[in-house]
Amino acid sequence: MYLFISHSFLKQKSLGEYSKMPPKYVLNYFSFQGKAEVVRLLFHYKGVEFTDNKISFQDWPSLKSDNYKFPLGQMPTLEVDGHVICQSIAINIYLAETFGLYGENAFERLVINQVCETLDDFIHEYLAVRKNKTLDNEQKRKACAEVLTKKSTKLKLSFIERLLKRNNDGKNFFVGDSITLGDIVFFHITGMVDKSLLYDFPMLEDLNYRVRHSAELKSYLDFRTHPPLP
Ligand SMILES: N[C@@H](CCC(=O)N[C@@H](CS)C(=O)NCC(=O)O)C(=O)O
Repeated sequence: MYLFISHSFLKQKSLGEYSKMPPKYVLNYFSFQGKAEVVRLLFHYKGVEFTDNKISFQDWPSLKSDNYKFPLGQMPTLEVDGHVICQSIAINIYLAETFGLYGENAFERLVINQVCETLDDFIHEYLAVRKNKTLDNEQKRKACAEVLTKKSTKLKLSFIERLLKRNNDGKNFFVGDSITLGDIVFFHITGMVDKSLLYDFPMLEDLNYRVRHSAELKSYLDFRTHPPLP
């Protein structure tokens, strides 16, 4: 037993040394932004190479049962040197931590998490309306517009605008003086819906502009063609 432990420790050490090379990342998802776009934005922001494996709706049914690549029969999944991880929020946090984009301390992570969770609540509500099969297109359009302007949505946006304002009077980002996961999630979620969402929130509009035109993301976003949703 003792020998086995020390042998596996040695083995781990050499694996650790090997893993100093950048991992080989493969993102598996459909060809729209949806639940994988934050991952794409994180990679592009850091200039880290990855394979963006866009799977068509046609091919998906035959791939879905691959238990190794899709442990929950869903996407996105991220392969890190062949090791598969799933659940988009877990993947986002893992990459943000790995890339140093998840705040400097517990308080900063708290702010980031509050931003992400608030926007997640909003987009869930919005998508539930958009996917509602009992509504025709015109009814959906009206119901989606209502979600954007309803009181509880304004409350969510005021809340995250207050969080932003607490950091350097809202002139920078949610925490610190550069982009983190919170800003990227904010940019992505607000970008999935009509831009009128932010009309009453000039500080958030400015943040959106700062992220959109950041030197790290600008060229990716200038050439991005896949739509927010199917
Ligand atoms: N909690 C999961 C949900 C993943 C999910 O709902 N994925 C959808 C696409 S957005 C999917 O794979 N749909 C195809 C299917 O279920 O067959 C996550 O956030 O990653």
